[in-house]
Amino acid sequence: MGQTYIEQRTERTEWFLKDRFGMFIHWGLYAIPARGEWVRNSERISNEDYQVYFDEFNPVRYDPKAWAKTAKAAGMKYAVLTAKHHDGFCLFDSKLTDYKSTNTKSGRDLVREFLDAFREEGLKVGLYYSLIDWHHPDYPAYGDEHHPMRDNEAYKRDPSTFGRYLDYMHGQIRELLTDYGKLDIMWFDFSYGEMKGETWRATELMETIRSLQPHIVLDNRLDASGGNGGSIHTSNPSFYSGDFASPEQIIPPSGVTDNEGRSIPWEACVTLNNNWGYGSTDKTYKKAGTIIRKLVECVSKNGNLLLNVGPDAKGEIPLESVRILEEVGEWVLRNGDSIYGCGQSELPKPEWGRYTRKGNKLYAHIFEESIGPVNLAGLAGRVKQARLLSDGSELFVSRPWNTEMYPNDAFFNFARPEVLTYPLPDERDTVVELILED
Ligand code: H79
Repeated sequence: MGQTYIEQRTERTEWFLKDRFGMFIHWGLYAIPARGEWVRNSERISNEDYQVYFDEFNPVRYDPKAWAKTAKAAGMKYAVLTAKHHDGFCLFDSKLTDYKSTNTKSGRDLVREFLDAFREEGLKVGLYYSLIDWHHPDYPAYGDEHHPMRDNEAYKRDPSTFGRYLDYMHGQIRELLTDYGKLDIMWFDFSYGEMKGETWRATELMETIRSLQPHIVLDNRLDASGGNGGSIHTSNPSFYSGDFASPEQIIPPSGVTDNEGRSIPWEACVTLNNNWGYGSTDKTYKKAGTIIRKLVECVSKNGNLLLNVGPDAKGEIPLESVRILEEVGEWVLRNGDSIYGCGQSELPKPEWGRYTRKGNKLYAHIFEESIGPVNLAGLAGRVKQARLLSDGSELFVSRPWNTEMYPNDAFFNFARPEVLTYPLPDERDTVVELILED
């Protein structure tokens, strides 16, 4: 008997769910206006007015090897680059359009160079491809929910030509899956209203995708929005429902399950500041400590974190982002055992932080100091050993005199005497590796 869809999905996503942490890269012409990748939508910019950025585009400091080193040093295991965003500009040498990076002053196939550099660093690679296209003449414009020309009657289009757009879109996806070697992830964005599922000729597209690259991991947006939903959540997912749910700018309060309560693969995509594309005045960066805790939160709920950078018009990842990623990487280097290959523990969320787990190893991620010994609720007699993960040093499991009221719990502390209070070795997240009795 053949495998069920869910069994195949489990197999395809095995590496993905172990890797847990990836880099999202939003890059395109919108790096020049530097007001985010939705600038054409929010400022209702026509193709003609957007053309100045195409004519000017020349990222002379694009060095994907440096990007790859940044990702790797941050502890990221995979990366996803925007091959085409909603503005329709292609970062690859498509034969189906002139609207591509090889026709700009830069003259480079930015996707190919990205793939080469990231593979070279041993990272898995994926491409983001926008189902939406604000540049293509056959994509609905006037009256569409999101198109920059949605209010401009001159952009009323004959719906019968939409098929030409679909041929173009299917053709470009075929190019990406044929001419660029093995891709690990394909990240489609996004469905809305009537623009979902078979409107994209999704079954046909999936047949192409699965015949060209059967192992590729797909997001769920051929039939889901940025807010998500879609048939991946049902007990009988469709052929095009994708391999993972993709909550955007939110970490799901209790992870993601289907409507029978089974955990489904998921990846939260999150920006470092408040823009995906480069925002020159957006300085709302999250602290490294926040990113560390949010990564832990995702893993503690069986999810991944795809953390975004928006390189600038010259091709550089903003220095603020690089610095945050360096600090995150310094933590991951010492504490990665509590992230990679880990998932949810069966224990409830503890008061002081979160748990992640791999086999009989339970990782206590301590965000908040205790008074006296640290409480491990419900673990009396179950903790064989406790070590500080970052340096392997011994910690002290014991029952000081003031714990006798809590017979079901275990306790440990960072130093002796165990009854006293000690500062956390790492205020961002102190990870304690607990070996449990089987
Ligand atoms: O590529 C990134 C975003 O550009 C894209 N998905 C991620 C990965 C995305 N597409 N849609 N959305 C995000 C959500 C859309 C929100 C909207 Fe709006 C609210 C569209 C119109 C109102 C945000 C706020 C964009 C314009 C105003």
